[in-house]
Amino acid sequence: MKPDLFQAPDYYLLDDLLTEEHKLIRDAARAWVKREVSPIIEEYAQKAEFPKQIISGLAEIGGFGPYIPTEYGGAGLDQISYGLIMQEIERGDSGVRSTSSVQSSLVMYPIWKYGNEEQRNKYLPKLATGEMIGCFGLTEPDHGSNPSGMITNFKDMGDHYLLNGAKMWISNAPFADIAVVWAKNEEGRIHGLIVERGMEGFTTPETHNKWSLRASATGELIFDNVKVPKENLLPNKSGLGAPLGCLDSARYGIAWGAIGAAMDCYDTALRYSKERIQFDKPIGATQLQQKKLAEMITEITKAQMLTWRLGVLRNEGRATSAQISMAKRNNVNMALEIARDARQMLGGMGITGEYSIMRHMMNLESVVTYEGTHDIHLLITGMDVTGFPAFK
Ligand code: TGC
Ligand code: FAD
Repeated sequence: MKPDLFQAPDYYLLDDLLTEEHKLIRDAARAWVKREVSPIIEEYAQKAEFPKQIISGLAEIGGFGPYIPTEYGGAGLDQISYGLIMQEIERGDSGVRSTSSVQSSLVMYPIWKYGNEEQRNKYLPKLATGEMIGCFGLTEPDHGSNPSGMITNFKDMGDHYLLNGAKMWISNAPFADIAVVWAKNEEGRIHGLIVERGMEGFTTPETHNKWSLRASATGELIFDNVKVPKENLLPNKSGLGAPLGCLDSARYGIAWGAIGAAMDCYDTALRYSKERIQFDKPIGATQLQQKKLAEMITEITKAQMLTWRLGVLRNEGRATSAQISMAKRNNVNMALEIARDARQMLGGMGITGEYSIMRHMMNLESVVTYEGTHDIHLLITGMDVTGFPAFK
């Protein structure tokens, strides 16, 4: 792969909206990605393997629980810092950002928000350092966009719960130490349970042959009469709103992350357009390629503004789930379209692993589907503005 020459576009001088602390955090994450992710990520994506050696570095830049209070090992940062870290990590690779998102927003967040003090103290510090890796089991083979129909269930056996069912498409599942699993009790109410690797009847087969997110491990969670200790139930919230509340936090991070992938594609295409000579002039001097670049930087700038504002609203506790949906949907689609155009701008070179674009493009095909598909987020916006849910 070519050396990482990334220069972040900031067309509207949005750095002026960041504090010195934001910039320090962002720049540290950016430098780490250049040093530790860019040189190795293509090789790991090609061999479809998550680079486990970067886990401790991810923890050091605040990639695990950036906004979780420091008393539990988190970095205690605000929502803009969290977003900037996600942006920089996904600039390197969406699969690495996935690992960070799942650990932070889908494992640490529910334990922090819905768990008790013993659960927080037992799991959060180890998750923050990466000593322990977690995954989040909501999706099932027959229930993706409609998780309320889930059939994974648990029964109260007196001194423990008995868990049965299966989850599919679970990031980090093949090597996770714990899984936050969403399952129905005998009354059909959804609860979160912490399932630990090694519990009898719990297996995590890996999903192979993905063309997307190849540097992130995906798998199933199978529960065959798993005895889960009663103290592993998250006591402080139940119902579908509990897992969906975690998704709000993860989707917000993805909205920032997608900007990172888009910036990397734009920056690569811009540089290439100045160097690649055809018909005796740089391709960047042609109107057609300038149109692509001009539209890319316009869309990146709009997404940066939208997402910064969303971060301010999150910091003030005023962001709605529907606002988060809009940003996730807009930014991921924006990044995917930029990746496709950037790929074309590099001609044949665009399909090779010499450049990051094709990897970003394929990764974004998952990002546009997971954490709520492009269509589901549109329906969430539609419901928000009309008051009519059109899902069913
Ligand atoms: P609905 O009746 O609308 O809502 C049920 C309850 O949930 C509440 N709620 C939310 N709470 C917090 N945050 C949100 N975003 C919420 N959205 C809804 C709602 O108020 C209600 O509460 P209550 O107290 O009244 O019961 O539920 P529905 O069944 O009609 O579904 C609505 C729909 C379609 C929007 C929802 O099911 C949905 O978002 N579906 C998409 C599923 C999804 O996003 N799955 C993601 C799985 S995890 C993943 O992909 C990780 S990728 C990992 C990585 O980053 O690598
Ligand atoms: P479906 O729900 O079957 O949707 C198929 C198509 O139908 C989509 O285009 C959808 O938009 C459309 N559709 C569905 N309902 C409607 C409707 N009412 N109106 C109009 N169109 C509709 N899940 C987890 O729980 N944990 C994870 O860690 C996780 N990681 C993932 C990693 C990867 C790489 C991938 C690909 C997925 C991951 N997921 C995870 C699952 C992900 O959240 C689901 O794939 C996603 O929610 C969509 O579900 P589905 O694939 O079953 O598609």
